[in-house]
Amino acid sequence: MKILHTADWHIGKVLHKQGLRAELELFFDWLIELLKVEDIDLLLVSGDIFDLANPAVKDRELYYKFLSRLIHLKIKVIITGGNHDAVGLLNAPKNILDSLNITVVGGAKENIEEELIEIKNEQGEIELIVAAVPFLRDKDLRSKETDILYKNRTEAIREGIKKHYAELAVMCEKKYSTLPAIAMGHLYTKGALTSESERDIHVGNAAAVESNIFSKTFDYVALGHIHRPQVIGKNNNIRYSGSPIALSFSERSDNKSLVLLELKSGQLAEPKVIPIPKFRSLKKISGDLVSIREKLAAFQPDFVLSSFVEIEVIEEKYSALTLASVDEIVAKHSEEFTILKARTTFTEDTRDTAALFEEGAHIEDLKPIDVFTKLMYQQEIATEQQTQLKEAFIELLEKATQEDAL
Ligand SMILES: [Mn+2]
Repeated sequence: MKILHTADWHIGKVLHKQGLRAELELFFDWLIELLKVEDIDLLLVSGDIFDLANPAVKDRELYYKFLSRLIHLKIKVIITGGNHDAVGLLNAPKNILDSLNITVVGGAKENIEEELIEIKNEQGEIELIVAAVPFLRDKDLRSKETDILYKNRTEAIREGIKKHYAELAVMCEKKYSTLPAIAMGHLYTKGALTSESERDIHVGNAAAVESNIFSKTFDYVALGHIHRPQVIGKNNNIRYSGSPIALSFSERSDNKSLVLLELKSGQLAEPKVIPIPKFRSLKKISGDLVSIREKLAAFQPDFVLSSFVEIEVIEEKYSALTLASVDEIVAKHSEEFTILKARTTFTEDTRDTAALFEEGAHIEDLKPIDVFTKLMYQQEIATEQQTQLKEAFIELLEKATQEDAL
């Protein structure tokens, strides 16, 4: 049996007003071919299917179109919800997808045992168990008892996640002790290398779990949430597949990939990393006007899709002429590639030292928590009080976004 692990598709993601749909479509085409060539039996998608809780109609369409192609391939699929996904939205077509061999676990199950999925071979024998754990929300993890037990919210969350996996491991051992098992998850593990496109998952990511919370019962842990492909805690069998495409400029040098697992006579072989072709380059060019001109003239991208370029001009003295030149550069190259962001910084500029954000910053570039932090700084809030306020703010923010999702 062959298994493929992916995550963080973020269908509908927009990067500085540019949609990333074209590369995602190319990725889906490539993935279908890979599933065929490698003769994959099971596809695991560990959360963040959509970028937004309420995705646009065309983004939902892309998702269903891709699922229909999977159905034609007759492979088994397990999809779990991530922190970006709305539980209800993912679960809505659950019953119909169930009958088509696609299991969706949008949110944590009330009866935790239902998260254990039996994978059968052609003879109908159970060959593998998958603990399909979605992103665990605050309400899944906290109760009156845990709040009394753990005064600290972060600790309560961390312990809640640990308990959830420990319970599944015990059930798995009890019921299927001889079978190999895989756990899925959408969470932040301590030591993971992040990029700029993940959203804080719990209390400013302070509730990161240790990689040792995953019992040895699980032969492999298929994680989502972190967009850089990586192994956790030097354990080859606990991995983030990473997102299939770069979702922010900070991921421009990532080599995106998937993980291929093979189950041979009840044993999981070493995970194999399969590189995903790059469909578009994301390029950041910075320097003074002269060097920017040179670098742009020399830049020859060779990918299928037009490159996304971010320009950062750094000049010493403020000059309106410089700003005009930047506009001219942008216009000149806009046929060859898409310039997403052009920013000019004058190092000697003292016109507005109190400015909270760089000139031209767009609301989409700002994280609510950063705005809040700067506001606290501006209002000279005492450091001790800041932590408390920050936690309260995040809690309110989570509530607001969850209600948004309904
Ligand atoms: Mn994600």
